Amino acid sequence: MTTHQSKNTVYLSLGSNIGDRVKYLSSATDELESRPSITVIKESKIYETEPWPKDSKNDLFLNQVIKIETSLPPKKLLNLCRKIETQLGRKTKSDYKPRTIDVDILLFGDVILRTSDLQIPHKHINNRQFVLIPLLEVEPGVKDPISGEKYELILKNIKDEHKVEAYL
Ligand code: PH2
Ligand code: MG
Ligand code: MG
Repeated sequence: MTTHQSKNTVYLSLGSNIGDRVKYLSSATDELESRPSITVIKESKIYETEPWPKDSKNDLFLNQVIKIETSLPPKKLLNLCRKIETQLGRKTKSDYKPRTIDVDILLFGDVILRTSDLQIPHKHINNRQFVLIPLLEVEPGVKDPISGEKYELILKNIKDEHKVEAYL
């Protein structure tokens, strides 16, 4: 018997602020692409971004958003992202400590999920230019599945003043 697995479109945010930051971003994408359950559809440019929030005293980040298609369910994709983070040398789980690579699920089809270890849409998506600018670059018409509002409009009204500059 053949089974048909449905595929979902997912947007991931990649971030790095130690070591060879460009290499960590591209290695994360390569690792994802190497899985039969994942196809990388599109990559944004790489942006250099001020640490958010400013008082977190981190070094500058490189950030990027990629669009993938996957047959994995959200929790399995989360586990894979964590595995890739560990494989690429990430030592700490903390959100505000330097890291070789952070791979976050931003949007997963129309899924809305609020569990202790996974929140979709990402809990800070509406507050961060370093996420919305590259997200809109890969998918200009994308909407918040909760409010139905276009992220384009959310970005226009955002209060975030942390610098985001095209890097590569
Ligand atoms: N990630 C965080 C916290 N702050 N700031 C920038 N500029 N880029 C990030 O990827 C980032 C952050 C938590 O994951
Ligand atoms: Mg993060
Ligand atoms: Mg993370």
